[in-house]
Amino acid sequence: MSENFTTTQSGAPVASDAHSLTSGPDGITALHDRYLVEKLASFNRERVPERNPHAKGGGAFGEFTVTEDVSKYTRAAVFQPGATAETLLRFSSVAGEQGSPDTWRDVRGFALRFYTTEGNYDIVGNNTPVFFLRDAMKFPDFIHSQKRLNGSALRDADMQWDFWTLSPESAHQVTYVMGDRGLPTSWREMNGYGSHTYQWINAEGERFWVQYHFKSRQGVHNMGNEEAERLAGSDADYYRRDLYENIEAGNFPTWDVFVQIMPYEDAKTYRFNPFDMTKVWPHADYPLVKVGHFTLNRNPQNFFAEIEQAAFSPSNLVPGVDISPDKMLMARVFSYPDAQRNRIGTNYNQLPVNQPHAAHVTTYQHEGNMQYSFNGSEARVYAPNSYGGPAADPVRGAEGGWETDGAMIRAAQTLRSEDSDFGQAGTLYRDVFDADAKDRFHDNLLGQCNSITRDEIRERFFQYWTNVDENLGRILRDGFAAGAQGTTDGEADLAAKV
Ligand code: HDE
Repeated sequence: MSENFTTTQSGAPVASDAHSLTSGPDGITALHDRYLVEKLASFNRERVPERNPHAKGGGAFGEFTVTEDVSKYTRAAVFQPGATAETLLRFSSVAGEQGSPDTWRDVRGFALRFYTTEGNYDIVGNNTPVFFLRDAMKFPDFIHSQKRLNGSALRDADMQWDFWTLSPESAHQVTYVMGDRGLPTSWREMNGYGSHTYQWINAEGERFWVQYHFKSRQGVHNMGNEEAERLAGSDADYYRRDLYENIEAGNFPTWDVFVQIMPYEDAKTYRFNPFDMTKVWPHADYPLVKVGHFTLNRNPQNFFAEIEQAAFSPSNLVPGVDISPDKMLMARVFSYPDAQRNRIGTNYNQLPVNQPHAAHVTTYQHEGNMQYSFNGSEARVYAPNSYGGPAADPVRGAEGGWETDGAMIRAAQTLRSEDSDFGQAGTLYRDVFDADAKDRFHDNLLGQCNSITRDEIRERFFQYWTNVDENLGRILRDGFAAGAQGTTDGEADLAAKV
């Protein structure tokens, strides 16, 4: 008898993987055919709710190495000189459902986990350094506007541009997405960013504000609309395949890790609100400081178990790092664990891919559905206790923070002397896009413009881009009047860009 035999999920050998249990070969199927019932029931429950947004993606494991000394800025073990940590990086597109084409124009998620000796540290960013919004209150509305109409369940350019042109703070990120970076050649050939401002705390308790940059050693390369559209039809998993096959071939992609570092006090007077995630910190003000690099060198053994169930969260912080008073980031810290509990279940952190590697979990939280790891039989699950249970350590677990006061209020974020909704978008367009990139950008926007059907929204579209740059506004208005078609990646391709 072969030792390689099929079993039920409870380990019992089964007699057939091909025939139901029936009365006679042509008779009725027995309800007590427990294996048939188990197989069909398991099949019906194979899906967990897909991420909404960021449903489509792929990822791999790797290794982070610190090559510089940034210990005067942070006490985090993961960032100490010479430290190494296993990493997991999941790339994603955003609005498309799980089966959608990788090469729709979109922002790409760049969710990076460090399995550190002090617990998991997740930097859940994108391939752009900014975002469309500066207050989480608008996030669900934004996603709704980029998804599907109630009646037809189709994506709709009017709906998308209605929201964007009524939300001027979106201009910087929309400029990124409608530019070349909206269509990377592959996940390997794009940068990643933490996108928010975070806080580093050193061993003396001094605090610094930081922004993370992950620079691709493969370079930053992008594809045109035509190529993207061709691939969307011929290979919906183009990026996922590229990453997997390159790692299988031993062609391991690497990113260099940098931070911009702002002294704590500078934040109070800086010319831009440093916690407004629609803005970047010009590198001339706060240059990039090298930290180390990470390389992806191991594909998942099981995509569902290790990538679909990976539960990244900005709330996964370690000593020596913290968040900042960025309204988007503060809301994300709540929302991600909430989304994971809904998507995977109460004990999602006990799944192997989400368990810390070197750190040990000694918590008084227990039970809940699918509990896997548990406290010892003698352990007490309450604190304080006189049974030698773990105690919180205010030194080891010291957090960052900032001063805050003021009457409770619902109001727009305070903008600084050079803060405007369109200023940095205009700088990106004029100073970063070269002539060819500008041409492609004009082409994309004209294609988008031709997808808008309501005159009122189209007029706001022209005004929105005129606010970014007068000449750009004129080019679009004149181009539309002259009947220039531009190239759009199609209605369906106007994926939400988050
Ligand atoms: Fe997300 N976001 N997000 N997002 N996001 C999710 O988590 C959310 C935002 C980003 O590969 C969700 O498990 C809120 C900014 C990435 O697993 C959800 C707000 C940035 C991923 C969620 C934002 C991101 C997500 C969807 C406004 C870049 C994929 C299901 C405050 C800096 C992570 C899930 C992965 C996923 C909520 C805005 C990037 C619903 C409430 C800003 C890369 O929790």
